[in-house]
Amino acid sequence: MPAANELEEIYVTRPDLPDLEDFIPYLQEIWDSKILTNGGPFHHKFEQKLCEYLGVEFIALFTNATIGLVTALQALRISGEVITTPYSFVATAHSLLWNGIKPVFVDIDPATLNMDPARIEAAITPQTTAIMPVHCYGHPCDVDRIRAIADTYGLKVIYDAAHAFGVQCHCGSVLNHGDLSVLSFHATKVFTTFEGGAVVCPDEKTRQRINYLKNFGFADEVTVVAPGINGKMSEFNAALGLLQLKGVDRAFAQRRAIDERYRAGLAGVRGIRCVPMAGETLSNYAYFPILVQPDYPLTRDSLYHKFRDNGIFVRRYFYPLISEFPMYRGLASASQANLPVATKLAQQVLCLPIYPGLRNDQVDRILDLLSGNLAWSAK
Ligand code: T4K
Repeated sequence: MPAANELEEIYVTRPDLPDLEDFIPYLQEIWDSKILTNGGPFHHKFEQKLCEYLGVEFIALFTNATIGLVTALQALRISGEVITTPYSFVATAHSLLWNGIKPVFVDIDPATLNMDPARIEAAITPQTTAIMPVHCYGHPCDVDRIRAIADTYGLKVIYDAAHAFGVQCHCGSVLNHGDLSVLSFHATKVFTTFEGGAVVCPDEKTRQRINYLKNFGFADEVTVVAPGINGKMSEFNAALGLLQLKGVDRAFAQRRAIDERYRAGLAGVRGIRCVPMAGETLSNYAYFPILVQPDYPLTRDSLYHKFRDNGIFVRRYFYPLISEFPMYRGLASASQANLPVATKLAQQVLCLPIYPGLRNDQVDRILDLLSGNLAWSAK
């Protein structure tokens, strides 16, 4: 048996990049024009093509999703309390704190791991102004129920759609739900521009306001309408995004094949549960989370360490829960008693590697280790 350091390392994800020579002409254009940022030609073209690809009408590009979330909340003048999920990347709740908003955590649905709509109403107070759900792992939230609650109570809905690039549900792009949706194009996402993000808007007026906010609040050369931030996407990232759009369907197909191989291979493995789809008509296969049940021979954490010792860098997205970090754990809604499902599932989850370029033999090695057909090598 080879030592772990002799084994090929496998990461939870790897960015899907175009051939470098295909990007050179784009770079040449930037070098020739000397337009590097502030809404140049690539920025404009990428926004247009992205709208067409995603099936949305209005998009504002951003430097990353976190600044996109912070700005989305500013644009809608959200304040007071916002209902959100503890089961996400920490940026979701951080965007609230950066706006002086109090996050109110509600528990998740054990089937989808998304915010449980049945828990939302009980968390609404006179201070509540919005709901910020996350399409976790790219699986759509129950958008119709969330809309109905928001309409009844006069709340805004801002979706953290960092995982939901390209996902379609019963009525087209999932990004058309809510008042705003925020995408991430980070290196670890299904569609990457190195760093990057976007806010999907319902109309041109809102997009315009968001564009002011992401450019220090400038409406024209001498008019500043808000204390905006610098959230603009550069021409480099926009040019890369434009090129990346050409490969995205191929990337989804490759991810889908891996997803199917995992699901088939894990079907008979006792103690491992796969997270099912959540009603999407088109998935992006962004993550492959499994839940390690008590009847599996190893605990989730020993499995995590065994994988790492064998050169396979699985991740525990999303553990710890956001509500357990020091800046949140003092909140009444952060108590484990309020979040029993999220608390339990965060202890069980493990995200397996999935990305275009992950080979069948690598997937099979992971499956063999999980099912006990291959012995773990000791470190
Ligand atoms: N909302 C949600 C729900 C999110 O998941 C995120 C981000 C955001 C908001 C905020 O979006 P951005 O502001 O980032 O646009 C990663 C990412 O940094 C983060 O973007 C992402 N969510 C989160 C789920 O995961 P880490 O700390 O786990 O990443 P890291 O650096 O450990 O990378 C994981 C693996 O990916 C590495 O082992 C190898 C591979 N990798 C990573 C990078 C950065 C590469 O192969 N190349 C790379 O350049 O946070």
